[in-house]
Amino acid sequence: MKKKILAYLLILFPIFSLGLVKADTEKTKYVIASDSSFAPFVFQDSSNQYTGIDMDLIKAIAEDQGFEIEITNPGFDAAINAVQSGQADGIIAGMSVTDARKETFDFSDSYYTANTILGVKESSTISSYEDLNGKTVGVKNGTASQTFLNENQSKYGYKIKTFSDAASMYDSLNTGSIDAVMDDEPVIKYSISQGQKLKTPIAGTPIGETAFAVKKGSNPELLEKFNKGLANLKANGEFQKILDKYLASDSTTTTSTADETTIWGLLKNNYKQLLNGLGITLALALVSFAIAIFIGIIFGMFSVSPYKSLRLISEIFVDVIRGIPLMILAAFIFWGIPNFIESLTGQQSPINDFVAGTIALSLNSAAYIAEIVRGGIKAVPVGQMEASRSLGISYGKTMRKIVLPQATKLMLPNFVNQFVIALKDTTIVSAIGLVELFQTGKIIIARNYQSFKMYAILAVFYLVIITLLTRLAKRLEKRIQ
Ligand code: ASN
Repeated sequence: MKKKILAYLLILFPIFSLGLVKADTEKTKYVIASDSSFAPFVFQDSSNQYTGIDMDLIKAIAEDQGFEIEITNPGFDAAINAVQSGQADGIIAGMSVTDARKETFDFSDSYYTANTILGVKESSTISSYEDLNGKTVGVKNGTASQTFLNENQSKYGYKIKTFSDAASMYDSLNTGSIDAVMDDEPVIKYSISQGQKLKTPIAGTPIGETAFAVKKGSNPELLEKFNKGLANLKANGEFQKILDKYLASDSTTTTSTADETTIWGLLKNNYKQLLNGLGITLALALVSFAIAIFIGIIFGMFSVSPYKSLRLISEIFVDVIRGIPLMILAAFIFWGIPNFIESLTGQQSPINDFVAGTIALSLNSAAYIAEIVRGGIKAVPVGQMEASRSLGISYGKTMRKIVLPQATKLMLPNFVNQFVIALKDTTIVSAIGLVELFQTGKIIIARNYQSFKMYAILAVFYLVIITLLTRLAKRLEKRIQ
């Protein structure tokens, strides 16, 4: 009997493990990363849904080939990073096929051909590359346009300013802090057709074909499905329909919404999105602060411990975390570590952006809280500890009954302060593509260019929420005191 069971297991195991391997290599759901604003390829429509040639195309291909997709729109640079670190399986973002990119990406068949082109304000006198001497040209980080600018910088003598998203780039052009932008021709031409007061004085330069991409060597079946689906859509006319929907001169799809020129209009159209962003911001701040208090108190206690080794551990923790900018810490956790694990194990191990953001914020606040705890305990005169110990009371008991109650009162205002800082720091974490309140605002601006009003709305949101929370914390503080 036992032998029989063993034989079954021996036969079933390879079949079972084959099944596992298959499940691992051939997913049924893929995460696709894209730009946050790159009309007509990808942009938000009036109901805040992502739309555009790329969005329609990938959805149509997924349907044609029978796989599910989840789309994220963190911006071009972040989307590239997401694919490289295994956070996403593929990228579709009007992405140009370049030789340099072929080293790290596998590309699908092309579905468009684009030039890069210079855009200037309508009133600008720039009419050739030579006119750019001494001027500043804006470009999105990680793009083919950036490569073009880098390669020609010494020839024409311009300065380059890189941006993480289109909204801030076009805003800077509008407000005059840069003199020109370099972006894909269909994108600039589309924004002009939507009423942007820009012009393109110089003919575009080819930067290559536009295609879908996966990380080199991974998800080959996704690439194959994309190519098959694209061929089918081209054959049945669907692809042309998608192009016409966004590019034909009588196209009705627009990026601008009815009334987004007033504060009231902006709030009315976007309040759901803003409240969502606010929810994420609050969740980030509260969850990370709760974890930070826990870790911070532990390291704070370590720092006043009679044991040298504990004091050393605490010192190293505080020095390391305080010495690394929060944005780098978040990028390291979100992109760096999964990339490193993959290089070791060959397995993609993406981490969720909210989790990565929470870890970064928790560690950051914990380092400062550890210092607050140390300061609070140190502020209680040493004589009290000595007197208590000489009476034969243990270190732990003296800490708990005599030192900590006094220290806590001293620490409380600093805790409130640290919480406000943590809440504001959530905006920094948006760099990894997390759509909290600030990122939500930037996405809205990318659609309507109302930066003055939108940033004012964001500022008021933060002001109100921080004032309310500090009032509440002050009350709690009084009660404890
Ligand atoms: N065409 C750009 C590039 O490939 C893509 C983008 O900006 N979304 O670099």
